[in-house]
Amino acid sequence: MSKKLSQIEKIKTQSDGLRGTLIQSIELDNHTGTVRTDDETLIKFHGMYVQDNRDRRDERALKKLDKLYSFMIRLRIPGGVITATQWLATHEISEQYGTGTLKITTRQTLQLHGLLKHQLRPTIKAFNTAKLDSIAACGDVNRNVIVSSHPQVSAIHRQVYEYADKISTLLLPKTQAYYEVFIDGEKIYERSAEADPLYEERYLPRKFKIAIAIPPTNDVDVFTNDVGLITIIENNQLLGFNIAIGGGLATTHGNPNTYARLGSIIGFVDSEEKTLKAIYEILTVQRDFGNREDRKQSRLKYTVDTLTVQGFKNELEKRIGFTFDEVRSFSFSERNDRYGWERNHQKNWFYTLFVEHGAINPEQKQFLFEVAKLGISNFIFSGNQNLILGEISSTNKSKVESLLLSHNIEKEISALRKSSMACVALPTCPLALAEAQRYLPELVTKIEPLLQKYKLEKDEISIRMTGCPNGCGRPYVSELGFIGTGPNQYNFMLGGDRYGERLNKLYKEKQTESQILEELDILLGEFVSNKYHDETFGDFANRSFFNDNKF
Ligand code: SRM
Ligand code: SF4
Repeated sequence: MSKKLSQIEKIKTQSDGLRGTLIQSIELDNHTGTVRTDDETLIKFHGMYVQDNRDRRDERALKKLDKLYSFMIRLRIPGGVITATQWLATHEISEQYGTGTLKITTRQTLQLHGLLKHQLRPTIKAFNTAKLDSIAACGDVNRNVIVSSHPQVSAIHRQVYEYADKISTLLLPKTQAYYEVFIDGEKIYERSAEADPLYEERYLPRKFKIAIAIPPTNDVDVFTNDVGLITIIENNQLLGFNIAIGGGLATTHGNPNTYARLGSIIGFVDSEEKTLKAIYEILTVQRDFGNREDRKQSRLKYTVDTLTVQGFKNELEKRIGFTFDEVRSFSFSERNDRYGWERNHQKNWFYTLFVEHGAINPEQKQFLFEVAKLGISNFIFSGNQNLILGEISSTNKSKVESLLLSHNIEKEISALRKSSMACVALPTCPLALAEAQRYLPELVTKIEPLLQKYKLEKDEISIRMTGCPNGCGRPYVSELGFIGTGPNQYNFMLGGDRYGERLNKLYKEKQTESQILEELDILLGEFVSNKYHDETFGDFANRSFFNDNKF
């Protein structure tokens, strides 16, 4: 039976190397703030999304006005590290072209929201001058490669961090359309010089994500990625990586064929050459075997389950020409960022700033601007949506300290809040069913008294919320997960572990705030009365509700 390719497959193959009619959409279509329908798909491959302010939809509809279109730009920053000069440029670009907001994402990069169509080119050009780009930050290609975000605590960490850059470069699409459309503004590249043996004309069936974890830290949630590398270090030597395949989180309400899945470890590789070869060929297997008919079934996780883990591994080993070594042992014992000051092996200082859900507030933005002007640190984004000022010498530390003080940056923040994560959701995300980033801070404030009541205020229980089941804030790997089902309603998930190694499960459907707080009062009470010594809330909930071994 012949299968029908999804519409997006046609758009990709007929796009002339992801160009489509983007130049015309930008230059000629002055009657609309958006781009042509097929170009909406193509522009994603260049790191941009068409959005509209959902808070203003009703008001505009009443006035019979078109949606208030704008664009979100997501940068590609492998490993999440930029220089002070790049921060200054980003700050200025956000003021000049965007709405002024800067958002740190769950994949160690930055998003700017609210750019108008005519501002796209000047913005991309300005980023280009700062040696930053948004190529492949979205679309059916490999996305921003993430790595544990305290890379400089040993020399090995720097070595590992460099892999993020190498992998990102290896997997970049060959088309020069990004430069042509957004920088040069005319067709100047020969298609024949853009042959792309990896992506061909069809690209991948779906988005693709890679993370590198450096145990004992799993701040990247390595098992939630299509490919996860777990760094193996012994006696201060980088031995190689365990490779996990087929992680991914999104589900669709009411579609039982969709599910969250943690990556399966298939083996160990001991050299850079083997690591890069293995990753590259995992993408070619996905390219050739992934589902191109139903986009709800097209992530690598479904390809792995269709072929079986062993079947996928066999195909992969055929392509790479070597067999994987036996998996090396490792363990994770932390996932949160290390807030405040920390020193690395070279005695340089790092300062981790808590940025609630990655939304840098105006005071923090001004503080960071002042730090960047000093040119004494780099800027590192963490997979937990926080920001680290890195590589500060002992002589310069006091300069940052006085700015922290004068901008009143350091606040008392509860352990729960520091362990919280939320996706963007409303008002910009078109897929949001409920609030997340704008609401979780308020919910945490209402949960904090309950934690005090049970003397749990120092407990770093992970709490994550998303506005829909796509899972952008990785709520499926939290101890308390809230997944939007509709306005002011969330599926309440329980039983995940603290370090991202066990998925949580649905505990109660469609809960309102008062139901959530009532449930939590009971659950936290049960937890303090019945937990085993040192048992975390997630482990307790899993044992209580989802294991045969109930208390
Ligand atoms: Fe995501 C789509 C925001 C990390 C799974 N995600 C979106 C879009 C672009 C909505 C859209 O398609 O129009 C959201 C834009 C909102 C906005 O207004 O900015 C969006 N995702 C985000 C970010 C910004 C959330 C955040 O608050 O930090 C994260 C950006 C990461 C980055 O820098 O690249 C973000 N998204 C994730 C993650 C977590 C991760 O990768 O570690 C996931 C779950 C892991 C996974 O991929 O399985 C995730 N986003 C999705 C999905 C579901 C994919 C699927 O397998 O079906 C969508 C929808 C889609 O692709 O169709 C989506
Ligand atoms: Fe939007 Fe859903 Fe992702 Fe949140 S989880 S940003 S609501 S797509």
